Amino acid sequence: MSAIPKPSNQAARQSFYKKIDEASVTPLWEVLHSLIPPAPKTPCVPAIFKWRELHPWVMEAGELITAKEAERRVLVLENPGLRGESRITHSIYAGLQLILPGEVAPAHRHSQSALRFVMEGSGAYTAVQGERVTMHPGDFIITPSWTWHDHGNPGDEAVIWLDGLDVPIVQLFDAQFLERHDAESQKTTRTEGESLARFGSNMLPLDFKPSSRTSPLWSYPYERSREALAQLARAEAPHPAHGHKLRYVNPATGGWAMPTMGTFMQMLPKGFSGKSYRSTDSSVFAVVEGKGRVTFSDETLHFEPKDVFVMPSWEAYSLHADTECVLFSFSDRPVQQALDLWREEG
Ligand code: GTQ
Repeated sequence: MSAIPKPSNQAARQSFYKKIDEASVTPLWEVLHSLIPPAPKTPCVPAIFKWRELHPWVMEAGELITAKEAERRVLVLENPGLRGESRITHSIYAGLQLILPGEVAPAHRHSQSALRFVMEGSGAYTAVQGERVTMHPGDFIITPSWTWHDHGNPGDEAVIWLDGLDVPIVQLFDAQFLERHDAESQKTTRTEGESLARFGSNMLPLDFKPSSRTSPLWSYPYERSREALAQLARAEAPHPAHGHKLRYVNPATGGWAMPTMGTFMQMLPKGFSGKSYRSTDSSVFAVVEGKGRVTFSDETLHFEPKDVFVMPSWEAYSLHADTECVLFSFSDRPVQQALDLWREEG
């Protein structure tokens, strides 16, 4: 019969841990409760990035480095709980990218998928698969995984957009690849608007077979999204937590527009006071229109147009609109749902 070990035998334990540590072996019982907690435990904290503060810094970056030299002139928005990790949530990277008139951000491709949400200015383009799309505020544009893309600005306004990339997800799987194009800009092989005509009219080419999970429609103009929400707001009562909220879809499958990031747009009527809600996907919100507040525990963040705020996994929050508000948001929800992990409450 073996003796029952004395729980107070700390010294013996420590020397045991030290011995096995040299062979990269470690006792589970010392970490079990942080490894498998009863509910989500994330280093991601609620945060807001105020446009008023960020905008001058983005413009200042424009005086310090060219888009060409930087390859991508971006100020990364780091979650205060994840400093130094180039991410806004545990699973998502976000940054503000600036292209000045006359500039080009050279063509490259990577396994990370990117979304662009246009914050300010018109007239810049992003080119994907031989087609340029001109950007306007509020447009949601996709750069699918492993597609050549370059950005340029033939117009006369500085253009700034919010980049959202699945960098940390791809990093988790160690599946990163990057290639630089020989040419600065890719050849234009399609006329602007082709993808919208082909896939954005509730119709599909007869013989279309999806070759990836990413939407073949990679530009979702704000005009259309906003009009849909405005009409819904006239037609139906708002959802108690989300107001009028739609998700962007891949028109060929009805699934998410991007395989790794879910994207949404919602309208909160003036005076809307949302019920508390939480879900396991930490979410990034970009304010398109209106002023309002997001409340969580006993704190309040006030938001205005072009502010970006983050609500971490399983943090209960509620949205309040002082004026009519339009919010764009994105998260890793498609990944969680594909893995049967996603939960919501409220
Ligand atoms: O525009 O391709 O914010 O490659 C980070 C990495 C943007 C881009 C980012 C990128 C890009």
